[in-house]
Amino acid sequence: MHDPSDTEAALDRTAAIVRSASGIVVLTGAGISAESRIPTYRDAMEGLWASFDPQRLATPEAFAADPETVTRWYDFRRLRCAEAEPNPGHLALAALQAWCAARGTPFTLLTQNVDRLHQRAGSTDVVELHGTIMAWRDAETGEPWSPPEPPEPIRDFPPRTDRGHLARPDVVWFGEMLPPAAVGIASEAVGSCDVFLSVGTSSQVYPAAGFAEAVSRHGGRVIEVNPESTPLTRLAAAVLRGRSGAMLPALLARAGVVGV
Ligand code: BV8
Repeated sequence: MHDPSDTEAALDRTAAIVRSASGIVVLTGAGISAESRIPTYRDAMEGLWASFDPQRLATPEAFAADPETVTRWYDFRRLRCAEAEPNPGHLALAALQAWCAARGTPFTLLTQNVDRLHQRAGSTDVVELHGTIMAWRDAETGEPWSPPEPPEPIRDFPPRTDRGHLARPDVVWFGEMLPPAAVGIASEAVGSCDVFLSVGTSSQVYPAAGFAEAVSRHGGRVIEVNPESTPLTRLAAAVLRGRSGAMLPALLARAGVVGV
C-alpha cells in the first residue's frame, strides 16, 4: 500500500526538479486518457472488442487480411475519442507548457496517444509519435481521406476513397516506421533535456520506451507518473505513484505553476 507521506515527499522532490529544469520533455501514454474514459491498451477493450488484441489488430498485416474488421475497430475507437473530454491531467500539461514558455524553458510534449486530447486541452506543437485516429488517408496514395464528422460513424466498411482505394487511419501500426519528423523532434528533445516526465505509459513500446533510458544516460532526471510501477521505475529520480489527473495538478501547484 502506498504511504501518503511518500507522495508528499515525492511531490516536494518532483516540484524542485521541475522548478530547476533547464529543458523538459513529457512523454504520455494511454494512462493519461484513462480518466477521460478511453480504455488503455492494457484494459480489456469493452464489448465487441474484448476478444481482440490491439497488438494483433494494429498491424499492416491485419489490415491487409481483414480491412473490414480493422477499420470497424478504428472507427469505434475514433468515435470514442471524439466523445471523450480532456481531463485535469491533460489540462495540467498545457499549463506546464505555458509556464515553461513564460520562463524561456524549452518544453516538448511527446505522445503515444492517438486521441488528440492534448490538443483539445490547449497543448500546442504536440508530437504525435504514433499518429492520430482522428485523421485517415488513402492507403495507397497517402492522400487525406475524411471520415464522417463525429458522432457520425463511417457507413460502408471497409471505407474506400474516391479512387476506389482502401482508406486507413493515420496511425503508426506495429512494424511501421514512426513519422520521420516526429522522430527528429523527439531525438533532439530527448538528447538535450535535463528532465523527462513519463506519464501514464507502461513503457513497453519502442522506440518511445527507450527515451527515458537515453535521458538517464546523459545525466537527465526521469520522473514517473503512474499508479503502477513499470520497467522505467528503476530509472526514476522521483515517482508520483497515482493517477495523472490527480498527480499532475498537485505537482504543478507544489511547483508554483499558476493557472492550474
Ligand atoms: C518501429 C497506434 C521500426 C496504433 C501504437 C518486431 C517487428 C517489428 C517491430 C518490432 C518487433 N519487435 C519490437 C518491435 C518494435 C515495436 C515494439 O515496440 N513492439 C513491442 C510490443 C515490443 N515497435 C514498433 O513496431 C514501432 N515501429 O519500431 O519501427 C521497425 C520497423 C520494422 C521492424 C523493426 C523495427 C511502432 C510502434 C507503434 C505502434 N502503434 N499505437 C493504435 O493505437 O491502434 S502503439 C500503442 O500501444 C500506443 O500508442 C502505445 O505506444 C502502446 C500502449 O502503451 P501505453 O500507451 O503505455 O498504454 P498501456 O495500456 O500499455 O499502459 C497504460 C499505462 O497507464 C499503464 O502503465 C497504467 O498503469 C497507466 N495508467 C492507468 N491509468 C492511469 C495510468 N497512468 C496515469 N494515470 C491514470 N489514471
